[in-house]
Amino acid sequence: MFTRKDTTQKREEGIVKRYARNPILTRDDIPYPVATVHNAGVVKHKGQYIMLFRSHLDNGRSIIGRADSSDGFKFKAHAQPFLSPALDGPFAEYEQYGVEDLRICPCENSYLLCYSAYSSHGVRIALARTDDFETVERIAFISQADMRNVVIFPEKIDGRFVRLDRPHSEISPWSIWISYSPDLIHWGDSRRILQSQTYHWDEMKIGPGAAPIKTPKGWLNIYHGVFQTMAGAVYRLGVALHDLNDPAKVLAVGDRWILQPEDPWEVTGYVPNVVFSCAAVPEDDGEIKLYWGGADTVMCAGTTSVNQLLEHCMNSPRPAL
Ligand code: BMA
Repeated sequence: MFTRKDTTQKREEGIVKRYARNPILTRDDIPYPVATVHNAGVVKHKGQYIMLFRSHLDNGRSIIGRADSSDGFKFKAHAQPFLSPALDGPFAEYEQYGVEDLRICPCENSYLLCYSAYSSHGVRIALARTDDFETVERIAFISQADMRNVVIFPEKIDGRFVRLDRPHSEISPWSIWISYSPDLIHWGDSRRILQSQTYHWDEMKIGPGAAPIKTPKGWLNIYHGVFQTMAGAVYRLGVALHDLNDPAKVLAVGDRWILQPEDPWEVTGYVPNVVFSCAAVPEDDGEIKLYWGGADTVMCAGTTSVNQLLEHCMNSPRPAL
């Protein structure tokens, strides 16, 4: 078992510097009963950091809670959940088993919320929208089953909304695809653009993580990759760079992971050996605050920078496909 001192020493070396007081949010910080706090979307809204985190209830199904912070690290949870499965209307049938892994995608002066909706029909992606995080409007299901991990680019490209997504497949390793939409509701022109590599840390499957970050050199895509071991799957994070004008074109993919489970609360928990990100917040000075769930149990944070991630992609790339 690592001691806190051991992991602090490792921290200085990595491309992602872990926040010294991780985990930043756990179930003990939540004013209503939950079993876990993990896989949160985070955004900076009017100078405040808003986190929409997933929690397992003690029936094993998930809801989304909200916590706020002025510095991006010390969060205070709201008294009530932010989003629970719809009980009536067209969403209820497809959210019956829970709502999970919400991404907050800033887009055209609003926030698009993409989350996994679970039901007896499988898992599909629901899209909701908020301007102020006070009221939320469910808009549509934007995929059929089986799809998870959708992130929408912050601006239209060539007149269309663009997203990265991750269909399930029994035939090929689960890969990252791109899809386009004129109106956020109808999506198509889908293509597979990034796949896992055989006998590589992301060999089993990959999927979009944080909403893409715009840089002068291209879009940064922080994704998760999974490797199957004799002791179960290990979830790590990697980064790819997509062309600014044609994000279907992957310019470079870092060969090495940028974060792997190391801290005790990442190595053990509800699902051991998991770091899973749904959020990265770019700051004006080029810093990126990165957020991840540890072992599907707690929320963690760290920092990296646009320059470090760009160098990581470009200095030792591996093939995209
Ligand atoms: C994935 C999703 C994530 C989870 C991860 C590790 O398939 O269910 O929500 O963090 O597995 O359990």
